[in-house]
Amino acid sequence: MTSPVSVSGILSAVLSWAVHTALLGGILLVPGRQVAAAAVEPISDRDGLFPFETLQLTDAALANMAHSAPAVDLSMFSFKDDSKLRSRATQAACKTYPGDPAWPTDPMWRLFDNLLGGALIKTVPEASACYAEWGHYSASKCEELTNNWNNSTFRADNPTSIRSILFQGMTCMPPNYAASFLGNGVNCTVGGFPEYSINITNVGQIQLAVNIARELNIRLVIKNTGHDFGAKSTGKGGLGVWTHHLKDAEFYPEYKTSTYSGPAFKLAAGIQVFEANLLAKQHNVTLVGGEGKTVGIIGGYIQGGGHSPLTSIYGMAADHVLSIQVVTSDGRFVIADADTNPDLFWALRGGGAGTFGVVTSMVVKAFPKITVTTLTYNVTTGGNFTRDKFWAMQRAYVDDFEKYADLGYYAYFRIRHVNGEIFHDMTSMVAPNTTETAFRASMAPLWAKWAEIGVPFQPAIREYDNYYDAWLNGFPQEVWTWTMRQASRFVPREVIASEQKRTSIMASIQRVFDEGSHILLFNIRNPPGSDQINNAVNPAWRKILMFAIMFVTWNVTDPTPYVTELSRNLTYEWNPRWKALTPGSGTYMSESDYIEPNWQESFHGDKYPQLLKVKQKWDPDHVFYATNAVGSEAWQLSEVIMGHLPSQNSKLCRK
Ligand SMILES: Cc1cc2nc3c(=O)[nH]c(=O)nc-3n(C[C@H](O)[C@H](O)[C@H](O)COP(=O)(O)OP(=O)(O)OC[C@H]3O[C@@H](n4cnc5c(N)ncnc54)[C@H](O)[C@@H]3O)c2cc1C
Ligand SMILES: *[C@@H]1O[C@H](CO)[C@@H](O)[C@H](O)[C@H]1NC(C)=O
Ligand SMILES: *[C@@H]1O[C@H](CO)[C@@H](O)[C@H](O)[C@H]1NC(C)=O
Ligand SMILES: *[C@@H]1O[C@H](CO)[C@@H](O)[C@H](O)[C@H]1NC(C)=O
Ligand SMILES: *[C@@H]1O[C@H](CO)[C@@H](O)[C@H](O)[C@H]1NC(C)=O
Ligand SMILES: *[C@@H]1O[C@H](CO)[C@@H](O)[C@H](O)[C@H]1NC(C)=O
Ligand SMILES: *[C@@H]1O[C@H](CO)[C@@H](O)[C@H](O)[C@H]1NC(C)=O
Ligand SMILES: *[C@@H]1O[C@H](CO)[C@@H](O)[C@H](O)[C@H]1NC(C)=O
Ligand SMILES: *[C@@H]1O[C@H](CO)[C@@H](O)[C@H](O)[C@H]1NC(C)=O
Ligand SMILES: *[C@@H]1O[C@H](CO)[C@@H](O)[C@H](O)[C@H]1NC(C)=O
Ligand SMILES: CC(=O)N[C@H]1CO[C@H](CO)[C@@H](O)[C@@H]1O
Repeated sequence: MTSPVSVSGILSAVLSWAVHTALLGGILLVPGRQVAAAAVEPISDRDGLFPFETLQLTDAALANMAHSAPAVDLSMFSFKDDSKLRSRATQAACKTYPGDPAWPTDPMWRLFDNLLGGALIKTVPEASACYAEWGHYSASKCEELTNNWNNSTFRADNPTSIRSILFQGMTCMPPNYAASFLGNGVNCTVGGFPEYSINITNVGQIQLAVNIARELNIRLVIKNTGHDFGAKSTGKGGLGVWTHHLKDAEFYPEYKTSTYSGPAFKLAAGIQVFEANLLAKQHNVTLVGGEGKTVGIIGGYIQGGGHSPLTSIYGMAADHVLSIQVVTSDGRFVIADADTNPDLFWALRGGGAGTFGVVTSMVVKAFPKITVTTLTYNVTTGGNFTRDKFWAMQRAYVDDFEKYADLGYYAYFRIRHVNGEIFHDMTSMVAPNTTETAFRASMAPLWAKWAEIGVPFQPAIREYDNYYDAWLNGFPQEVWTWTMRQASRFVPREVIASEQKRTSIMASIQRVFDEGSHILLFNIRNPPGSDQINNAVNPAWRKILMFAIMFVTWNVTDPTPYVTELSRNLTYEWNPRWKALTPGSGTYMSESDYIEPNWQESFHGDKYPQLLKVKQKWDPDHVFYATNAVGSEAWQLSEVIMGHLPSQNSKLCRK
């Protein structure tokens, strides 16, 4: 692995080529003489680009390469406007897969790797160290993997690891976790992981990846952290753009646009929430970011909308984006902001990631440093604290949801089945811009009601002089679970405000729980005026007071029929009940059912037609695909898991 792209790399590629004259992917490649230019060239920093963004693939670089090696067909690396191959790709029924005549040969991958400066990684599934046939068996490495399989920090260091591995087919698990419920034995194959990934360190590499994927009709996969619940950062036979190592960040004390003047950060694609929040603390400001520590900030999170412990006062993370740098499907590197490419700018702020382009950086607003108070507690039923008392406790709390959200508070809590009892943990209630004294005063009436009910309640309350410390202590790092499915729904203010509708939704939540699901709830709002913001955030977000998630878990050894029924229950039995009680509402794409029926409406409401227009304009060839992303209805995966879950370990074909 050498980096950045080197001229000598190109030379050796061309030389090694000389002995590999062959029909490569249907293109006759003739050995060239010498290529005298690197694939990418440095561009001046005039636009405030990060150094990695100044290394670009340009027309000049391509022309230079063509000039130096006239006999070599470089069209598969060309921008769309210069392409000679495209028509074949757009006519194919399916993406190109290994074994297809159009799949690049090994020498072609070697050439590509050289153009990339050695950044191409052939996929070696992360758990392959547990399998002798991969040739690098290590008992200690396998044990480490087994022990860290739930550790997102550990696993994000792998170019293809993902959290929601169920939809990948679980084709290479540590042996203890082999998915017998899927009929899998103790085996390891690449399965639904991409064939290759690129460890991205410059924009030129992303442009080359987009161009080759478009010209050769290869499935392009973008992976940042791999957190996505819908496994949108994997795909069989894919070429992966892995953005994790793009860690640049810059603070602007006074960033100016036509509508904003104030502090801002420019963040590169690989920056994660824990890094962004720490930077904000170091500059005495506050950023709107998610609760999950290792989630990326400008990848799937912000492009999908992005809710935060600060959302009840500041709104969605996507509401505060000032500028976006992005590689689009034609291979070009463009800026999207309020004045330049405003339609793309609109769509990338809430319309979903992985379908409009590869974002390399964003400029986002920062807010003043604030005092933050947090509350944590847990209760378990048992003894005198009966289930009825538990649900009375929940009801008393939800009765006041409007009050807390309107004070700017946020809460994230779970209700789970543990050892036959109900275990309820308030991960954190967060009161931004609020002192402990003010917080206690606002909660006192509820706690008095809880005392009457007999809730065994020991609150841990703490005031911080900045958001970072509150967030750091308030949200322990969550584990990556792999035998789990979820579905979700927004509960609008109008439902919470009506006593009768509130009774119905609480009864439904309790019933779904009693029938076997676990529950995860947020008390959250979007502040007044948010619905006037002109971006692609789901309009249903603007009306909510509660975001409700149901999830089921199982053991890898559970029988297939049981797991199938559990999984089907979410989509076909339980979530429809919540939908019926919240007509016209929706849900959050990034924390939703993998097979959400009518997802266009649920995730985007009346913004979907415009989003589809933007998709058609910016990616007419469907270079980008992600399951349930805008435009994905034109495609289908050829196989399903347990009879109902589209498998990323199958071919992606046009419908
Ligand atoms: C533990 C945990 C906590 C979470 N907490 C929150 C929370 O508090 N608030 C919230 O709103 N959400 C939260 N989420 C959901 C989270 O927003 C999504 O999982 C999101 O998709 C993660 O984005 P990523 O870039 O980190 O992950 P990835 O899985 O790497 O990517 C997600 C999607 O974005 C695409 N993508 C990634 N980078 C880029 C890029 N640079 N350009 C274009 N497309 C890109 C990928 O192709 C994929 O489609 C949480 C999830 C988990 C697992
Ligand atoms: C993560 O997995 C390890 C090893 O199996 C286990 O010890 C640990 O308790 C798990 N962590 C959580 C929070 O479940
Ligand atoms: C998770 O992995 C990281 C990186 O390997 C490691 O530093 C950390 O200790 C691990 N966490 C746990 C809880 O094991
Ligand atoms: C990816 O690139 C970064 C930065 O050059 C490097 O630190 C890291 O080790 C590379 N990872 C892999 C898996 O190649
Ligand atoms: C942040 O504020 C503290 C005290 O309020 C001050 O000492 C420090 O210099 C400030 N840091 C920056 C980067 O402004
Ligand atoms: C529950 O809260 C108690 C304090 O009331 C704390 O000691 C305990 O660790 C918590 N348990 C869990 C599982 O969070
Ligand atoms: C349960 O309630 C009874 C009657 O109110 C009381 O006497 C008893 O002490 C309680 N038990 C516990 C464990 O709180
Ligand atoms: C924080 O509170 C102060 C008064 O206590 C108020 O003036 C300010 O507007 C609040 N900030 C936000 C973002 O709500
Ligand atoms: C998995 O099985 C163990 C016992 O083998 C059991 O204690 C646990 O509750 C099961 N977990 C789930 C999610 O069913
Ligand atoms: C599925 O839901 C039904 C109720 O609709 C319930 O009776 C059944 O037990 C559930 N199955 C599983 C596996 O949870
Ligand atoms: C295709 C393949 O290798 N299948 C093997 C998977 O693992 C089981 C044992 O767990 C073997 O019996 C299969 O032959």
